[in-house]
Amino acid sequence: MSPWSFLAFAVLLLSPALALSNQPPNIVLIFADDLGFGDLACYGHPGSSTPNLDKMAAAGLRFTDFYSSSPVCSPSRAALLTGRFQTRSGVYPGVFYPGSRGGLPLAEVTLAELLKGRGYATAAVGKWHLGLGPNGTFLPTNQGFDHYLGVPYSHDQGPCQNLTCFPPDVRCFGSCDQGVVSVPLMWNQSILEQPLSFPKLQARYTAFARDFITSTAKHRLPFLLYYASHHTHYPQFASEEYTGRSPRGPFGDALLEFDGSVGNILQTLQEAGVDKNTLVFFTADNGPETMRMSRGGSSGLLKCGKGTTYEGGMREPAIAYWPGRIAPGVTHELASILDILPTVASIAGVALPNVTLDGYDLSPVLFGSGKSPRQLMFYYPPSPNQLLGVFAVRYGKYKAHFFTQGAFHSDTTPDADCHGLTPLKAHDPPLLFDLEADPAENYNLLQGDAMGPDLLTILKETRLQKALFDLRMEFGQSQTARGQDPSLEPCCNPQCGPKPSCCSCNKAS
Ligand code: CSN
Ligand code: MG
Repeated sequence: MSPWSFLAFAVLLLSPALALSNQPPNIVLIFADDLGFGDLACYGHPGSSTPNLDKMAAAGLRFTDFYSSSPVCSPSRAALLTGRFQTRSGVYPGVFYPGSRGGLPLAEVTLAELLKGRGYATAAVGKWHLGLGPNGTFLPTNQGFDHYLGVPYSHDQGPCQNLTCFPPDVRCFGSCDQGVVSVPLMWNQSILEQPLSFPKLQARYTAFARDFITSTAKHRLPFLLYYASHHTHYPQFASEEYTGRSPRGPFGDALLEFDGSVGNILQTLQEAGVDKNTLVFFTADNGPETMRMSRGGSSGLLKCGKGTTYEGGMREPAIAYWPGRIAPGVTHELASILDILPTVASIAGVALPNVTLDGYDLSPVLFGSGKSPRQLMFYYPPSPNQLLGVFAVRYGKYKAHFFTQGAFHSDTTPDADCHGLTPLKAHDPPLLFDLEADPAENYNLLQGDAMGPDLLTILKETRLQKALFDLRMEFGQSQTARGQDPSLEPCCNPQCGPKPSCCSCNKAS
């Protein structure tokens, strides 16, 4: 190619006309909250009804070994949007609160910011939980999203009002946070309704998603839709259409409503004529909150749930769906929420941000051309620190626990290892499990019989990998440790008093 024809070629590549005919794919990320490995019908739950997710699984690629980066919420979401462990971005320990001073630092490059560089339209709908801060500093519209409709944190981080369609039954079946503002519904930076009406929420989200998809498709813009549902986080809620419709009680109704919204999004993609050019990826932030008993989720055959570094805390259902591009099947390849940003960047043809990433491009797994580049997974507890480092390491099919600790989120099941009163324990040698033969982590390989040379190698390797990982990890300044300031809690009526009870408006019903 002569220099001139090369130049012409380069210009053509950059021209809008060619960009149109060679448009990068749309990305839809569907994120469930506190949904366990065993909660979907297509992951084996006998009492769940999830027809749309099951359809996605049957026509797409279903993962059996997919991990979140954390057993609680804010850190997982930070990892999803940055491709980096929460320890780097500072989204630890624990989660954000309505009055938190901190948030996902603006210096972090989010997936939305990355795709905006390639001309994508971007929208977030649902639970944010990466901070608000003074003047909404950390809201989605300051993190690369053109549009946002949702609740900026968990819906139990408020006094549980307007949950059911049949007043006056507003029972939470447990406690929600008192003494803070009621839960707001936000549109970009402003409050639409406070407290919001939960039975009407799903319909609003679905309409917002439909409008966004339809209008961007009409303008022939590539888009990123990040749909982070509140389902199936406690307290459970559902609209009239779904209440009482599942055989699994309030949890099942919430799950069914979530599944219905997934169906709605898939149908909208089809009607807008973009389904063949859209990657839909579904997963969840952390394991089930079993302390809510039958109103919490299920990790199926996995041990424990939310808040722990056992498999039930961090191994999640995940489905990649792209008709015509991703072949139907099940993969046992190792993958993580950390891999979504690098994978989407590769598919969209954008360069990776110039920062340390913890994820890998999963294209070979999605498109069936090879194995996962991920060979290791590291498990951080809800409150990581530099002294202990990661609690566990997955190395191929093996998992070594160097530390274990129970969590109140994982209370009430018969396994006391999961419970909140079970203290931090160091294990030397580590507890070692073969997750292929024993996904439930029942049988420590280092117990009983004398250790063979193979296990000695595994032991040495997992120790080495932990040491290297901990050594190289650079902890960012903790954002949750910046504390809370009640005056930062979102209030639809900012000058009112006395707070928080006066923060109540109903502008949008
Ligand atoms: S989470 O759930 O946001 O899905 O992780 O709603 O860890 O202290 C977790 N926590 C409130 C929550 C508090 C939540 C915590
Ligand atoms: Mg969660």
